[in-house]
Amino acid sequence: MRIREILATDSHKTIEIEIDTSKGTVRSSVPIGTSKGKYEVKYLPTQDAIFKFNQLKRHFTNDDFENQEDVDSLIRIIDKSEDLHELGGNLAIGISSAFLKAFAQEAGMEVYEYLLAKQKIKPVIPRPICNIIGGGKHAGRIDIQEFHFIPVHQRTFAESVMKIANAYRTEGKKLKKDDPTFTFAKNVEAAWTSNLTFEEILNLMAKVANENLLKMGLDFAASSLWDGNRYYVYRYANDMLNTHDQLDMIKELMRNYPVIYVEDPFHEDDFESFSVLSHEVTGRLICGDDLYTTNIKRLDVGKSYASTNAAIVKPNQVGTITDTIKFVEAAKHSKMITVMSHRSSDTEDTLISHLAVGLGCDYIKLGISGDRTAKINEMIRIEEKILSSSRLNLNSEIRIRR
Ligand code: 2PG
Ligand code: MG
Repeated sequence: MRIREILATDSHKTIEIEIDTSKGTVRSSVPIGTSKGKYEVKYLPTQDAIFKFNQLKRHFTNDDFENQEDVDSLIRIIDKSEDLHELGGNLAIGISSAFLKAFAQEAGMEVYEYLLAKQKIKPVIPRPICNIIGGGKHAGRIDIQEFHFIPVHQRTFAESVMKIANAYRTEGKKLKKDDPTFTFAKNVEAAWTSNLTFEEILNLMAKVANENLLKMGLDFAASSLWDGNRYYVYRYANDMLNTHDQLDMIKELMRNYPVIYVEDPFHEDDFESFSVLSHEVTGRLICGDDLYTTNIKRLDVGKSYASTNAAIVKPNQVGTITDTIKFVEAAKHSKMITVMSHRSSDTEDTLISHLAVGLGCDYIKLGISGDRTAKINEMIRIEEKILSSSRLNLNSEIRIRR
């Protein structure tokens, strides 16, 4: 077992862990968030994580672990803090996910197959939610962090992403026409960056969505807009909205645009406003990301308020695979839609593609271009394998709970 410092897709340093198994070597690298939720596990600087790893390595190499829970309970014994600040959330998820890959390799299976067998669930291919235009903390001069395209009816994942990729390229050409400053520049998630206004972008996106039979999603990442007191500050639009105005604005854009998915429309402590929105709109997905941070306790609070009908799943927000699995199970148990997601600063690691299928998530959120194609292409390969073994249960209807 070894660790090394490598580069993440936005050139930040990150770590990867390698484990030798009786059948070969597995490798797992750790993504990093830019607009992180305050309830995520805490990362250590990479050199500190490497130092910690070398100190503790013997616990992970001496032990004969039977399963993932053994590994993850050792992580939680070594660091009893909820936010894993002693071991480092990055080191924790690096070790935990490397072991998942090692168990799968020892069993002679791909990671998604191993998880499906463990979970005793049938394969369902998730639908993509792809980031097309980006702003907020991810760059650009738009306050909203992500503008997505989402397929409504999915025959195959491959067909959906080809359609979205086409729409993404069309969107680029339209931006070139409408925004004289546009240079086909991309942000950290390889989404287009633009100097058009929020409304201009919504109009452009809606047109392309309608032409391509796609729907739209938005990630407000509203904790990044919140002033910590009363207002959502829209810096580029030169506007400030209180919670009530924020709610009205979101409801209005849902009336005017084909937006079926809204992520983090309010800041991460406002379970109540999420709930008001969820009750006032029908047939849309209201999703919690920073709200939950893949933390089952926060999910329970969300459930008690009926805050959302969807939840983002990011293993590195919670630090272990076992906790990630528990979160997905709990969300599904409450009939919530689950959305496995990349991070803005990611790596070539394709683990989330395997987790999305292996844990039976409804959607997978990722970019459609640049380095993001590693995960998309892995999904295409997984789907092909599943289709050829003809055990596919096509996820053809949007499942929305009211
Ligand atoms: C998000 C993510 C991924 P980050 O907010 O959903 O798109 O961004 O990794 O910066 O938290
Ligand atoms: Mg988000």
